[in-house]
Amino acid sequence: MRGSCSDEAPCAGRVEAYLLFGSNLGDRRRSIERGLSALEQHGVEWTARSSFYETEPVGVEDQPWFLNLAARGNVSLSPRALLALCKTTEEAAGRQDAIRFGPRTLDIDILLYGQLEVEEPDLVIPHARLCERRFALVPLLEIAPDLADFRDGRPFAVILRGLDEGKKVAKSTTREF
Ligand code: PH2
Ligand code: MG
Ligand code: MG
Repeated sequence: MRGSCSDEAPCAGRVEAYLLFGSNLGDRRRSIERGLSALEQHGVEWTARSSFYETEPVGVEDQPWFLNLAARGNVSLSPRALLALCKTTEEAAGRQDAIRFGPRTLDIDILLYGQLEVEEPDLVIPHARLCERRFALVPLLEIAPDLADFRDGRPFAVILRGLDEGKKVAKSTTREF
């Protein structure tokens, strides 16, 4: 799907979307799990989820490491309605973000929404920094190893290999209680 379809009206049919979950405050794993459940309760049908990854902070470096996870779901919400759901879910997790790129209990970003391109002040899809961030590309590629950027056909695996952003991203092996 191409073109402008980011308003409140649902798009026709279901669309495959990829989302990135992140947390670096509190019980990170629990916040992400709760976020996944909240979206599911609002009709997102998850079809894949990556492992949890421990990721070195990007942007603001003096903050705790993040836990990140990518998920694929079928959605019947418009991009704007999906964004609103992400925001209310972040708020329910106690998010108060004063600092851009700073610490947060829960961040839910829309990476891809079918083949739709949106460029609005508060919503850019595909995510504006997807192709620059190892913490997004590595989990994404775990669930979609052959996925390519529909805009130019470049496989995300190739984009990742070409990145010189050297921030650490490692599969999480520990459980948090
Ligand atoms: N999110 C940010 C800023 N920096 N760094 C990592 N490793 N993971 C994130 O999810 C992240 C970040 C802003 O949303
Ligand atoms: Mg983010
Ligand atoms: Mg965000």
